[in-house]
Amino acid sequence: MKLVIATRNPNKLEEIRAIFQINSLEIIDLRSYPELAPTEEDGATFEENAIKKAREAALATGEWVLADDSGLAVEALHGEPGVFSARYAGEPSDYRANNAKLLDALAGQTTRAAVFHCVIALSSPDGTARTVQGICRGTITNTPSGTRGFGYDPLFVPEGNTRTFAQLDAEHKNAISHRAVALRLAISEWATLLDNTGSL
Ligand code: ITT
Repeated sequence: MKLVIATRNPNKLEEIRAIFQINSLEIIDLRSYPELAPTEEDGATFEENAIKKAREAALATGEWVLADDSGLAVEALHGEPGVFSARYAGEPSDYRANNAKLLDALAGQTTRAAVFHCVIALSSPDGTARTVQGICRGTITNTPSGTRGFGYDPLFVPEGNTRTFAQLDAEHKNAISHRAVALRLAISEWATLLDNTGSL
């Protein structure tokens, strides 16, 4: 059966494709549906936004859809940027500006704990959605380091590491990231459902 990955973020798409491997699935993405309008991400939580993205795309395409809503919650900023992670420094989304704003907001702060969150939503073609979640704990550096990955990766040192996500290779990030945790749970909870759906 087909599964549409509903993200317009090419880095996320690459990570999801690398981790979410179920042999029976033909994975396609939104490039197959250029007419589809972006979902307005106005939910108060990662879960609301993930469900909205998955459900809207499922109803529009008539296919099973997987969507990701994710972001960074910084302890000293009371959970900011949170659901506003993509547009923390305004729209359109600009990773460099977001990172600069985050470093400014944390200037002089010694408490630098942060948590990456990821909610993965799966919607059936009729819009029925279910979710799984993953987190990755870490700290925010004082200066950006590394060129790999995307978003806040140059600032985020995952727990148990001395280098940022942007300094680690893709295999290492994909073994420990919030997205990896959520997607591995998605495989364990939904593989049978997705394998059997062709005959439902
Ligand atoms: P889609 O909605 O099209 O999937 P998006 O980038 O707008 O793409 P979100 O609304 O979920 O996705 O925002 C996620 C933001 O959180 C993303 O733009 C980054 O700024 C940040 N983020 C999420 N996961 C990340 C990761 O693994 N590494 C670095 N930053 C990440």
